[in-house]
Amino acid sequence: MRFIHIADLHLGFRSYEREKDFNPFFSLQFAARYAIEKDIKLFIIAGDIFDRRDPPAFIQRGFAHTVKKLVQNGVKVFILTGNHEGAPNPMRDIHLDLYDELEIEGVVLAKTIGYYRLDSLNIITVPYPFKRNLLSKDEYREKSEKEVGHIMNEKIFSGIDYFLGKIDRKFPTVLVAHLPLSEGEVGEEKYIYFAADVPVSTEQLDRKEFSYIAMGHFHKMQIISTKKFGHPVVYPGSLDRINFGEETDKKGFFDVEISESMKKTSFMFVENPFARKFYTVRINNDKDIDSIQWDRVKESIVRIILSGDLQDEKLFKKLVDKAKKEAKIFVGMEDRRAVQNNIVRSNMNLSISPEEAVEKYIKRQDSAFAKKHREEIFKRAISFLKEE
Ligand SMILES: [Mn+2]
Repeated sequence: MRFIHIADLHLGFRSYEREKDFNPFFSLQFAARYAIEKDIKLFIIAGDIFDRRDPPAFIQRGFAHTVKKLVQNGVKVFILTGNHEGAPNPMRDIHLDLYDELEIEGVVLAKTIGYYRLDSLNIITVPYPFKRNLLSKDEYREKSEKEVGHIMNEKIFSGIDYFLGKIDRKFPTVLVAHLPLSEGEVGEEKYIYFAADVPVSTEQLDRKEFSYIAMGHFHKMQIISTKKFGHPVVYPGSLDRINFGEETDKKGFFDVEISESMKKTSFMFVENPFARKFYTVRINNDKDIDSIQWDRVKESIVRIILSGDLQDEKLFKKLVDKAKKEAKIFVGMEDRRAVQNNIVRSNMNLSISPEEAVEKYIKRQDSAFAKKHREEIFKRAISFLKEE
């Protein structure tokens, strides 16, 4: 049994307003083409297809177009909901419900903990668990968010065990889950992690039956192995880069194969050549100016960080002008010398996300109160930002 494991597409995310000629579908189309060309009959998306719950029409349509291509070529599409497109209230409709409503053959939408059998594969699902669903119930109203998180996790594990009782044991079983893992590296979604998530551990997910644990949520690609049964727990990470923090991260998806005997699971990372490129030009001295990779500047979103003193300021100015002209997108120059000697020499002109801005601001507050409650303040600020 062979399948594609992909996650965190975040279609509709836009890094920069000027990112006009960026085609948000190239990456996904690349993955779909790969599946079709390699004759892989199942395409599992482990959550966060869209960046927001109400994606623009052209984004929904572009996704639908790829789903159509896959289905027409005999590839089944299995969709699990993540936190970005999911409905906090399970009764509330999300746009992905269209696929269920239209009963498109070959498309499966999983919004709850459950069990599916697709051809010769058992799939157990854990979508992103929204605590709000529990918090709204009377019996949990008095509990803290953390306590509810733990109760939520217990429900997940008992759900997994319940559905493991229903699988067809002739076939291999995979767990598809959109969850934070305590052993995992968060990558670029750290603000969500802060929002009082209670991560699960690989130990808690470790069941003999799982040949492969297909994760979504963390944006950094990573492979962890469970202790007891040695099962692979895999995050493909996000399909695309969204900011400078991911400049050197590899982006892509996994091509997974489980042997018929279920004895062997192999998986291979397929790198996405269409991921956005970021390039931080670091200048510590005059010599660094000569080693700028101009080819890279042309195809990248570029920032310049100046942190050392220069003999030739004019040359540096020229460099900045050239980078502004040649970069795919030039986001700004940061003069770190100003921070070092406390003189403000230049304006900071970098694009950062609202979450990063909030984080920076809160970190800078050094009153005893701010220090003591930093995490809580951050959490609240982010929850305001995320309120819809
Ligand atoms: Mn997520």
